[in-house]
Amino acid sequence: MGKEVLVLEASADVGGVWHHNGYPGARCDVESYDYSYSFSPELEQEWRWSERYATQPEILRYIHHVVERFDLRRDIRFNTRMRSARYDEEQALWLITAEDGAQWQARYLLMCVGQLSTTKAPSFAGQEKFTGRIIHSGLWPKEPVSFAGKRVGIIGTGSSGMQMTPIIAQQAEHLTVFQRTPNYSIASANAPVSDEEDQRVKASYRARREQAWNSPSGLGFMPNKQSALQATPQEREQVYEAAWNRLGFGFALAYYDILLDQAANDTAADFIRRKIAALVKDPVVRDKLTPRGHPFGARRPSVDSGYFQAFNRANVELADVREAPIVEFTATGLRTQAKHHELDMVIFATGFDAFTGSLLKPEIVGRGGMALREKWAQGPVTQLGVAVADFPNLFIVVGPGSPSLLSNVLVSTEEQIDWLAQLLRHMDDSGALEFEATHAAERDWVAHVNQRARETLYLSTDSYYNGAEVAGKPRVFMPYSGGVRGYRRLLQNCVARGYEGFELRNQPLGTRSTP
Ligand code: NA7
Repeated sequence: MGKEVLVLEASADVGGVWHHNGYPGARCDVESYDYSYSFSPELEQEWRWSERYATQPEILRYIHHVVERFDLRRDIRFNTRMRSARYDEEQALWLITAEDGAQWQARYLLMCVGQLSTTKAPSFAGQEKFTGRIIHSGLWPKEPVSFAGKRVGIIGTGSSGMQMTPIIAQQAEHLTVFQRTPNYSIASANAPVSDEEDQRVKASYRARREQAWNSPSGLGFMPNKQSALQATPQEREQVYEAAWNRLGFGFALAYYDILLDQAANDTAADFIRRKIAALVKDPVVRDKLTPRGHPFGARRPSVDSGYFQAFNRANVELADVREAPIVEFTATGLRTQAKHHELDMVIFATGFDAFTGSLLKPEIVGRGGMALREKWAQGPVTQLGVAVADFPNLFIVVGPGSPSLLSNVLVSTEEQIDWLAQLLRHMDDSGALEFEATHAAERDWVAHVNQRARETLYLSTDSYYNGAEVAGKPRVFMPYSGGVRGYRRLLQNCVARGYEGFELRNQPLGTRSTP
């Protein structure tokens, strides 16, 4: 488009979450061919995925390949964290200041800071006394970490904790998993990608993309049109078994109402509980590992490779910290209300300040001195998930108010970027300098996001979808649950109606009041 672009990247290299989450077992639980860019047919054809679900190193290699292939590195300034961005209302320019004091002016500011990029670590009493090592899964060291001969503790059993557990169990002398909430997980049907499969996908990649774009979550799975409650128990068993052995997340669409209706959900949750029961030998451990009390899928489930089986090993112990909470760190380990665990290393797989953590870290100040932190004090407010009233020409990519973490983020990212590119072209053509959401439109959008969420089971439990992962965070549902196809239609309708819900101005609003 002939635009001058500068990317500020806080890290030393590209990759985002795939740069930082280098813990053992880290892997994408979206299929590789779908968790990839679709904008270049040449890129699609030349890249060869080795596994159905790619590991973190392979995804990072892919990202590096994309950066080199399209010569993107020259536009990226690494080790540069944005400290603030202030909108100059008269010039319609953002003044951006980095932590190192460097400054730039920009017409447009795109926030592509990720949803799971601000790590969240608990602080336990006595933590400073611990003589062993503490590592956060989301800030994994770049040099290899050896577990040989070590007594390792993992706190947290979300996707990160579940992925690393079987690998560390094989390498460490002893592993203790500190679990607060048992998580649902689908067995990963991972497999190497054969040459035949690779050729088959590449011969009809467009059709595969079309299917992903038109599926609710961008993963390519179409929901079974039947209700779980209309099937007989035998039919259900067959459908769930087939989904379990192949679909990963697609399991959630084995019937259309699994994420919509509690009774339907119960049938899926029961199936998973029976699977867990068959995998774990010790009845006490089995019972503790069994998720109950929240619907399957209402919190982010995992797709695992041998998580539950790891607890059959003699060197793996489960510490239920809901029953016996962690009291303190000691010099040599962690003390819970039940016992002292001797540990050489503790891994915090404790997650992130999701959706808003990284957007609210820098000081972003829009029109009239309005700070984004102030504007979002009661939770994020956007029009269509892409822009915020009082913050002209600021765009949020895959953030709150968009399908984001309820979707294949590669699909969502391209969907929004294409829309933004179209908008910028339109602004160039029409001479517009300022683009801003209206207050009325963002009120309506937030209401719509909530309305769609009320049609689902997502509101029935605490999760990072609704801000429950951080104490004191506003409890509002953040992602858009209406699906990537529905969302794309709304973006397109907005354009068709002349950017409904936004104002486009050829003269910046700030100059009009100037005498
Ligand atoms: P998650 O899914 O947010 O999981 C964090 C886990 O850490 C979860 O089991 C939490 O238990 C647990 N946790 C957090 N704080 C504590 C304390 N203080 N004590 C004990 N346990 C704690 O993060 P992940 O990194 O696993 O996954 C993030 C996403 O990456 C994932 O959803 C995919 O999108 C990929 P809780 O459930 O809060 O009781």
